[in-house]
Formats: sequence, structure tokens, C-alpha cells
Amino acid sequence: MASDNFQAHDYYLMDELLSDEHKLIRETARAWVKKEVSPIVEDACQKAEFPKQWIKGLAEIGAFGPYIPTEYGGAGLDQISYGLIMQELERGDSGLRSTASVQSSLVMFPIYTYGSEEQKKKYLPKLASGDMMGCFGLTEPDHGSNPNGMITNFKDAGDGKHVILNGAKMWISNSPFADIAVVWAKDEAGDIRGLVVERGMKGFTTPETHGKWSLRASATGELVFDNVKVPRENIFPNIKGLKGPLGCLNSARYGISWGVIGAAMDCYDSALRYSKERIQFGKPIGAFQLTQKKLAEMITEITKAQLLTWRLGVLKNEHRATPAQISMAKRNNVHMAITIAREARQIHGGMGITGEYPIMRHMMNLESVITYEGTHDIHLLITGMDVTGFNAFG
Ligand code: TGC
Ligand code: FAD
Repeated sequence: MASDNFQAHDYYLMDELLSDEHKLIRETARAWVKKEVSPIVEDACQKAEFPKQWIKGLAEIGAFGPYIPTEYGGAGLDQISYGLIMQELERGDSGLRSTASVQSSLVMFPIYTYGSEEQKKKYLPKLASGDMMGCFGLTEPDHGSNPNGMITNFKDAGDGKHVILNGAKMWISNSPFADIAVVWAKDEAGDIRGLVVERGMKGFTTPETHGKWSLRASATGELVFDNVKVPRENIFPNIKGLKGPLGCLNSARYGISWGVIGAAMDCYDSALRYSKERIQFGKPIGAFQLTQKKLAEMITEITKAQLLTWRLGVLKNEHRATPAQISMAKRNNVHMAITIAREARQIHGGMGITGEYPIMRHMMNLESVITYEGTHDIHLLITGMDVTGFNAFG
């Protein structure tokens, strides 16, 4: 990207709903993205590489476990702070936000919520500081939207101290470099349990997935378990059943609903500036009604998403946000962002397909975001079930 001239847009004066601490946290994340991410993100995507130097910076701005208590190394912040950090990171790139989402909501959250005191002390401070990176294994080659059908399983090793884990997970963000994996697998009774698998355990491999046209600055891979001997003390003692991994998804989906507003704002901001600078037929293209329709609809949808997400953040701070409310926000906001990215691409004309502007990169990234953490249609069915009481899944 040539230069990062991003200016945030706040049409309904939403800043008045934020505390000074919220604004400081957001400005810190925004400044870090401008300085450390924007100058290299285009190159990283072209090369399909996750820049590892971002890890320390993410830890320093509090992006790993923002809402995890300080006694475990987290930042002890509220849910709106978490959302604002995700927004700023995804303004930079969805792959960057993915790395922070996974570390915070899918690795630190389950260890904090379901783990033993020993597990919390062993892993959380290192995950918060970025000295240890984690990934989350739920999806399998044959079980994506329906994780309850998973076949990855463990059985007693016969020594009373270990279990033997077999199976495979697919599409796992951060797996190629993660030090630990939070893995969901069935026990001998067929119940879903969570356990921490560490890199280096014999029979555990993490092959990288190549050839992605989306989320190229995020490393994606598999988790393969071939008779991996895992200590029983690595099993989460305080959770059993699908509600364990789904509980983590509530937190990650909430973060995504904020994050994609960042990507949408970046596309809108770039399109607005371009529409004032680009002259055709003797006028800036922003003077044509059809361009104004696109821009007016974009800022309207961004503003609606900001309001939806802010309210969801208040409910989440009060522990009143329901999974179905989170599904509505994830679905609405990702669709809003991808639609804006496509319209912004049109406004940029041919330039919109180049790396000179962030548009095409956001657009491609959002094709993953609209699928992971529950597809667009799965979230629609969650809302449908919530309002009718009828389950249309199976
Ligand atoms: P169902 O029978 O409805 O529920 C089973 C149990 O779970 C409870 N539950 C929840 N608990 C907490 N949070 C939620 N959101 C929950 N939803 C349901 C439910 O009450 C029940 O509890 P209990 O006590 O009765 O046992 O389950 P189902 O098998 O019918 O499936 C429901 C469905 C389809 C909604 C669910 O499986 C689903 O959400 N599927 C989508 C899968 C998904 O989102 N995968 C994401 C993988 S991780 C990922 O994509 C990371 S990307 C990271 C990045 O890079 O940013
Ligand atoms: P499928 O479930 O096969 O769905 C295919 C299509 O069928 C979709 O359109 C879906 O909406 C539709 N469909 C399915 N069931 C129904 C139904 N009942 N009614 C109507 N339509 C239906 N997973 C992890 O565990 N950890 C990760 O870190 C992770 N990171 C990811 C990173 C990337 C880049 C990607 C692309 C995925 C990642 N995932 C991860 C996996 C992701 O969560 C799954 O891809 C997603 O849940 C969908 O599963 P699937 O791809 O198997 O699609």
C-alpha cells in the first residue's frame, strides 16, 4: 500500500458513548497499525506470510487477552475495549485480527474459563505476552458447520496418567507456528472435551495449508494427531459437551462483529477520498449521483453496524448478551463489510484491483470471515431458531 491516510468515520458521534480509556486504547491500537502494519501488510499478503514481528507489538498494545484479568497477565479491560482493539486490527488486515481473536477468545478464554488453576498459571501469562502462541482446533475435514459430528477422540493410555489422541483438524488459524493447540475431541463416553496439546508431543504435526486467495497474511493449517500421548492434566476439568467450544465462539464472534467495521471503514475512507480526487467527464466522480448513492449507503450501513455493536458491547459487559444476539451482529456486520468492500472496489475502478489500495485485500479476506466462526447461513438459522423456536439445522 502506498501510504496509510486513513481517517476514522463517526457519523453519529459514537465517540460520546466511549470513555477516555476506550479512546486511548483505540488510539494506541490505531497508531500501532499505522506504524507497524500498513507499511508491510501488502507485501506480506503478496508473499502469503504472517509477519512474526507483529506478535510482540500485539502483546504490547494489549491485544492478547484484553479482558483476561491482570493476575493472569491479561489487560483486565472491558468488552468494548476488546471490540475497539479488534476494529483497529481488522482495519489493518483481517488476518492480523484473526491472530489476536484466536489467541484471546479461542485459546486464552477457554483456558481461563474451563481450565484448572495450574493450567491458567502455566499458559495464560505466556500467551498474554506473546511468548507462547496458541490455536483452536474444532473444525474437521468432514465436520465444519456441524462440529458435534467430530471424530477426533481420545482414550485412556492405560497408565492412569495419559490419554491417546487420534484424529485431524482442518482450517486452523495459526496452527503452523502455534506452540499449543486447544483441541476439542470426544472421550470414551462420546462426550466432547477440551485439552491442550503442545508442540513437540510425539505424533502431533501441523501441516500448512497453501494456495489461499484470502487471509493470506494469516497462517492456516491442519492439526494431525497420530496416537499422541497427552497428560490427563491437560484436559479442561470444568467443561463437557459442545457448549464448551461454542462458548468460546461467542467471544470470538463478538470480536469479529467489531473487527469487520474496521475493514468497512477502511474501504469507505479510501473510496471517499478517491471519489474526490478522481476526475472523469471534467468532474470528480464523487459529484455523480451514482457514486454518491454508493457512498451514502456505505456510511449508513457502517453507522448502523457501529450502533448495533456498541449496544452488544454494553450487554456483554453486563453478561446479558445472548449467543443469538452475537450471531445477528456477526452475520449483519460481515455482510455489511463485504458489500462495502465490493462497492468500494467499483468506485476505485481499475485501481481497485491493485495493491495500491487496501480494497481488494479486504474484500478477499472477508470471504473467509463470512465463512469462519459460523457461516452466513448458519447464523441466519440461529436467529431463525431463536425467533420461531423451531430448529432448522438437522
Ligand atoms: P445444539 O444442540 O444447538 O447445542 C449443543 C449444546 O451447546 C449449547 N449451545 C451453546 N452454548 C454456548 N454458546 C453457544 N453459542 C451455543 N449454542 C448452543 C446448547 O445449549 C447445548 O447445550 P446442552 O447443555 O443442551 O448440551 O448444537 P447443534 O449440534 O445443533 O449445533 C448448533 C450450531 C449449528 C449452531 C453450532 O454447531 C454452530 O455454531 N456451528 C457452526 C460451527 C462454527 O462456528 N465453527 C467455528 C470453528 S472455529 C473458527 O472458525 C475460528 S476462525 C478464527 C479466526 O481466524 O478468527
Ligand atoms: P460446510 O459446513 O461444509 O458448509 C458448506 C455450505 O453448506 C455453507 O454455505 C453452509 O452455510 C452450508 N450449510 C451447512 N449446513 C447447513 C444447514 N444445516 N442448512 C443450510 N446450509 C448449510 N476452524 C477452527 O476450528 N479453527 C480455526 O482456527 C479456523 N480458522 C479458519 C480459517 C480460515 C481461513 C477458514 C476458511 C476457516 C477456518 N475455520 C477454523 C473453519 C471454519 O469455521 C469452517 O470453514 C466453517 O465453520 C464452515 O465449515 P465448512 O468449511 O466445513 O463448510
